[in-house]
Amino acid sequence: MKLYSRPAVLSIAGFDPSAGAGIAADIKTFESLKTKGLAVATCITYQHEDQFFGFEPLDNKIIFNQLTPLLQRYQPAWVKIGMTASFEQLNAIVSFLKKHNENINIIWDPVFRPTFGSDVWPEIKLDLNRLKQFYLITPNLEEVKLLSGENGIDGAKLLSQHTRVLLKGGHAEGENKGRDFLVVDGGGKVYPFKPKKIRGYEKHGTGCVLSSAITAHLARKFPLIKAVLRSRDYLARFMDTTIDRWGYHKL
Ligand code: PXL
Repeated sequence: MKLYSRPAVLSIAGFDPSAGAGIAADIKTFESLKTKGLAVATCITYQHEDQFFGFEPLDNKIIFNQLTPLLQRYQPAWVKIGMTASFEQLNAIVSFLKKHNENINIIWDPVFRPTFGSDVWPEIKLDLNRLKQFYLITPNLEEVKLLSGENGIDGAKLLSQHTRVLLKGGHAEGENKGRDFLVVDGGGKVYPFKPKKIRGYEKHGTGCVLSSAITAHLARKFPLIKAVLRSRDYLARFMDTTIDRWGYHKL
């Protein structure tokens, strides 16, 4: 029997019925990282680990109706937002969360295009000032370019004038493949993280697992750099569990 209560951690993202990405993956990650995992769906996707067939966004009202009981009952201090149908929906969710708790910490893992899929967002028109609403954002190279108009570290530095940025190098080519960079203090500090040696196979949902692992570690009060280090270790172990695209979370 547990004599202590785990911190509640909430994911607001898409539902992937094959459970490799989205809120199902986030809940597995939260549970195995010793937090109380909660999840709200922003859309229903149709997919498995090899193919993305499409998705159906949910109305904001349905998202808010899911959120209200959780925010009232558990008051999560750390929340991760993944796939949303549009920037307007992302903003509406952020405003709703902040209305409940102005000090809530939000990690935004931008998803503009699922791994194999069509575009999710019709267009990206981001007021960079809105990034101040987030504690951390975790874009990959393509997302940094779409958000900032600049490539790689330069783009991450630009975004870091508004929030902390973890630039994920998973899709980079050459020596920077798998190298991540944490960019903070308006670009004044850049912490590189070495690529991991992975014996397993590329997995579906790695971005979701990494950002939810970071959220769980932050909720457990690890400092940011430690949270990133431990989460990258967690992701590497997840990726090493199989030789196909379906990873396991060891409980
Ligand atoms: O890995 C990006 C991603 C995020 N969220 C959901 C997804 C995917 C990729 O397929 O389905 C719900």
